[in-house]
Formats: sequence, C-alpha cells, structure tokens
Amino acid sequence: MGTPFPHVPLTGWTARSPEELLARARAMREELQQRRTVRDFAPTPVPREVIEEAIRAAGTAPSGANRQPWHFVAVSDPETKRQIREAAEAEEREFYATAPAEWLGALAPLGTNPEKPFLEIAPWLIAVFQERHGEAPDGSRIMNYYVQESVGIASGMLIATLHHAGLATLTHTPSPMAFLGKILGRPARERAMMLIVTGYAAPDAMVPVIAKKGLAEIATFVG
Ligand code: IYR
Repeated sequence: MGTPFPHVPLTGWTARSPEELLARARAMREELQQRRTVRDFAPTPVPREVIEEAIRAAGTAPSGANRQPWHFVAVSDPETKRQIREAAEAEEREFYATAPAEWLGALAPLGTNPEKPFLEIAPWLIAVFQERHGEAPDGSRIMNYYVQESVGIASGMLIATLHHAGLATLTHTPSPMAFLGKILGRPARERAMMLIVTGYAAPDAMVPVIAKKGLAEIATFVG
C-alpha cells in the first residue's frame, strides 16, 4: 500500500458569485471560439520561454493516480524538423494512397494532402508522447493509468495555452507516427500521440469554413 500523501487546506480557489461565474465562463468560451486549426504558418521565431510556459501549463493537467504519463519534445532545430517532415510525408503519401474511401471522403472538404511544408516553416513542433508505463530508479516498471485520457487532457490544455498566448496551432497526426520516437530518441515505453505545430499564422493563412455543433446537439441536461 502507498503511504498517504499529507493533506493541506485548499488554496488558490475562490467562491465566486453566479454572475462572476457566468462572465468568466463566457469570456473563456469566447476566447476558445476564436481558435482555428491553421495550416499556413509564418517562419517568424517564437521565444522558447513561451513554449516552456505552455508545456508547464499542460503539465498541470489531472492524470490517473497523478502519474503524469506524458512527455513533450519541443523541436525548433531545422535539421530535426526536416527529418520529421520527410518521415511524415512518406507516411502520409502511403496514408492518402491506401486509406478507406470513406475516410478520404471525410477529409476531402478540408483539402489536406500529403504535403506538410508547415513541419519546416513553423518555428516549433511539439511532439506529444504517452508514457505507456513509468520506470522506477531500479529499472522496474511503474504502472500508469488512464494514459489516453490523461495525455488527451494535457494536450487540450497545451493547445488552449498556446492559443491564449496568441499563437496558431495545428494538431497533426501523421499516421503511423512511430518515426517520431525514433527521430527524437524516445524510449520504447513512450508512444507518439500527436504533433502540435505552433507559431504565428501566415499573414495570408486560409482556413476552411466549418461550423461547430451547437449546445443542443452536444449536450443533454438532466434536472
Ligand atoms: N493524418 C493525415 C490525415 C488527416 C486525418 C484527419 I481524421 C484529419 O482531421 C486531418 C488530416 C494528415 O495530417 O493529412
């Protein structure tokens, strides 16, 4: 049995009035509503400290048994970005040539294709890895729990923080993406989950006209 953590009084939490709750929830919703997935980036550099803060924010995410089963590799090195682009495009060419017609049909309106120039143009690529299990100092395995859920939540918080900072993001999922672990030298117990591409949007960036489902479609209230 694990030793219980010492407990301390909760700090950093304020009981707010219903008006304040609504105003704050609305402000956050409005800000998140401005987020668009962007595929056209400017090469303008972004200071490393910004990326560090965003990854720190992601690292505050809740996780199963607080195991924090994530690792983020932030890449600005041009040669590493070039290798990632080359490998991603090779996988993507295969994907677009062999994916089921239904999947390709779902993607067609977005106009995506195997060409991924943004992987070299954007100043930062953040590879998100799931730690399938941890490792004790003696090399033995430590179980992680709810890994997909935990890393999914952390990734959402990462994207929200980058957006709040004022950066554009793209969630890129080259498939399969085992090449990321190899290029970035990650241990076999880690599995690449997604690449978050981030930087300034290109001044002439275009985005597709899409709609988000309304509340009535995505939510059911009981009581
Ligand atoms: N991974 C490919 C295909 C792709 C799949 C989905 I689902 C998307 O929402 C977008 C793209 C690519 O990145 O092009």
